[in-house]
Amino acid sequence: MKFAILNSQIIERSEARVDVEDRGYQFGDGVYEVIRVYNGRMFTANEHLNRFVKSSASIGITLPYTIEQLTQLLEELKEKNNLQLGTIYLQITRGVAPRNHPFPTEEIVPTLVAYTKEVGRPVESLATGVTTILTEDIRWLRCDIKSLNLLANLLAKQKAAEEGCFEAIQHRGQDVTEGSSSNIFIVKNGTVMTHQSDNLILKGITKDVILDLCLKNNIRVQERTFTLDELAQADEVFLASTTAEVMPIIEIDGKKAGDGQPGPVTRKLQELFVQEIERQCGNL
Ligand code: DCS
Repeated sequence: MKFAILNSQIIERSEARVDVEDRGYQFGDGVYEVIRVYNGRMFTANEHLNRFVKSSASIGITLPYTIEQLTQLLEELKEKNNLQLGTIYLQITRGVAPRNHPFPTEEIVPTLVAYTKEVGRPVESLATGVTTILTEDIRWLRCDIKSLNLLANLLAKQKAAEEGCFEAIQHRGQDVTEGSSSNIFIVKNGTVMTHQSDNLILKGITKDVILDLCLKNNIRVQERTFTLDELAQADEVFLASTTAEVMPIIEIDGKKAGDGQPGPVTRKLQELFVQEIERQCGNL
């Protein structure tokens, strides 16, 4: 039997029901997180929960839980579901109210939902790399909020899927922003580059771990916007996310990315990333 969190209760997952007038269901009025679990332990849990609080605050949802309470609830859920290798999905919406665009004036309780999923590491893709397409970034201007409104991301990802590709690399005009569900990195002459964490991208937790690993290991790194030309001229390209980790990109729109194989800096970062997982969660 699997369990889920609904508000502050852990209940049978099949019993977890949300009202049709939940604002998350009707407006996407909420935010979420995806947290990785390795060896039964959460990876970068604090970073995810801090971002969760920040995303919530940025849309005016005050979390009725402290980070400690959330951690405790998620730990309990993970134990009850005996999750060893997988993800925890966590979301909060503004709550249930008669459908009307403005925020309800009466006090409503935000709806908190969490559940777990068993997900293996994408070991094969991590070894061989993945293919991608390019697509115009048609999202709003607050991509730093991990909002439930993922329609533009879904359209981009669907386009990639229809081409048999793993990810869609989004760009605003000439500037590369991020993937539909990942951050994008290039390597040129040994320097790692990725879009600065501003309103146009999600400040990825995996991205921040990678930046930190670069600094600690004397790998040159620049957080700055790079262009489609720089992407095409890059020595190496990779993407990063909670579920995809440090994923080599070997093809973009049917053309080779770099020399069409996972590059040495990408490989090094994969190695360092695994060491970081093992430091936090034990040997893989
Ligand atoms: N950019 C976007 C648009 C994302 O949706 C994600 C993660 C990232 C970047 C990478 O962020 P993290 O490193 O913090 O994961 N998307 C999550 C998702 O929806 N599924 O898995 C990860």
